[in-house]
Amino acid sequence: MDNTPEQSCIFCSIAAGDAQSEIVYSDDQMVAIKDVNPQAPVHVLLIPREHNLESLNDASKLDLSLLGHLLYIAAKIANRMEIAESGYRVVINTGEAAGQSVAHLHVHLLGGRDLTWPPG
Ligand code: DGP
Repeated sequence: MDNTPEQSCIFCSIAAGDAQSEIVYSDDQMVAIKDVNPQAPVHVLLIPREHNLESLNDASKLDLSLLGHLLYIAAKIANRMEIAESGYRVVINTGEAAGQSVAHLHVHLLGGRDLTWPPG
């Protein structure tokens, strides 16, 4: 029975290998997967393995290393997927008005096309 946030969280299931996804990078702190509903030719989600941060609003100083790691790996993946030169965007949707739909902190890496500004 799903009785904890982790047990009912799709990103926890993906990080644990219990739900299918296309993994592009993995380490002891995070996994990076292809977004199931891509908004650009490259659309990767960087997902911490731990569920403790439901959004960026939950971050404390204890999370500085993890947050830095997510950004650092985003840049590494951008380089590996050959969008570093053309340009890319790193996005953390936070809360309802920003369109956050999964309550488990995640970073979007988008690239491979011209990205308009301001975002919608
Ligand atoms: P956000 O709206 O910022 O919470 O982004 C959530 C993203 O997660 C959204 O772009 C779609 C993606 N997503 C949701 N469920 C799954 C899934 O089961 N697999 C994959 N690969 N992506 C998912």
